[in-house]
Amino acid sequence: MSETVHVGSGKVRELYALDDERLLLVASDRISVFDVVLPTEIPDKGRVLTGLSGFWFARTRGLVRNHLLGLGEDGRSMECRKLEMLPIECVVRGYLAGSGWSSYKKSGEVCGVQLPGGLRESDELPEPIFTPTTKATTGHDEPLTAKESGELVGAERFAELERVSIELYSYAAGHAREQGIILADTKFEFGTDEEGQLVLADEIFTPDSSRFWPADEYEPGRSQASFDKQFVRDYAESLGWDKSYPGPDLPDDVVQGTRQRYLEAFERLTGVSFEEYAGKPEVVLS
Ligand code: Q0Z
Repeated sequence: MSETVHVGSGKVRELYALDDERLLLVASDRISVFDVVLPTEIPDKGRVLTGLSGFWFARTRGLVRNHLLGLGEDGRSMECRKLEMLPIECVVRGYLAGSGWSSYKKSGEVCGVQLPGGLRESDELPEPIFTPTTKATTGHDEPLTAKESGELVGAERFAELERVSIELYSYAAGHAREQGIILADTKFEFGTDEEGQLVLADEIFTPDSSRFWPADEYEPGRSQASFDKQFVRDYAESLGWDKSYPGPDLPDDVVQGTRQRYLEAFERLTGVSFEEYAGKPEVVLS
């Protein structure tokens, strides 16, 4: 006898326990913009995000162990090893955007990392930087200095997280750039297994855990259009929505345009047609 027990909800994902050692991570078709989940779903978004995570987990196995055990037949779920999760979010930035840009404008630094002067919004950094944050249970993640992070996970583990996170980002950003997608920044979650070994968990290099920018529209000195969510943001702002709950319903042209953007990101990055993935999710793992 076995039962799947719901153990957690994210804004757009659900987590279930399969048994004592295994979890099922299910990506829904829900979409959030300006931190609000919208009432309208984007068909196939969950399958696109799960397929992308699977693709990257398979391709980064040589850099670090990961929690992926297999993809569900439905293409939207991942069977994972259950880990002891580490209490920091591992953020890597290759470009100056979002809270990194805000912090740089105020102080010239991001998470205690001093940057050269004269950088513009969305500029590429001289090298990728590691800017970990707290894992807030409510509200927003807060930046951590290296010292604070070391106090949370230990100095040795911190150094390993920084090295592995930068290696992962550099590999994926290089691959994405060859397909015309700039991976501006990304967030990882890690855990440890029963032997205390570091294991990469959660989702990786999806448009929900990373900023994807279309390279052919890249222009530093301004904020960049999001590869996946720009139609939704533009539509929501055109309504004069104040970005508080509840968000607006989306018209069908915005839904279909956004769905096409997710499929395009999936196909460019994996080199696999979404139709083929839908019929046989394991194709992204080889
Ligand atoms: C991931 C999350 C989601 C809600 C816990 N391999 C793992 N072992 C232990 N814990 C986790 C994982 Cl991935 C774990 N989350 C994030 C995901 C819904 C929360 F789909 N929380």
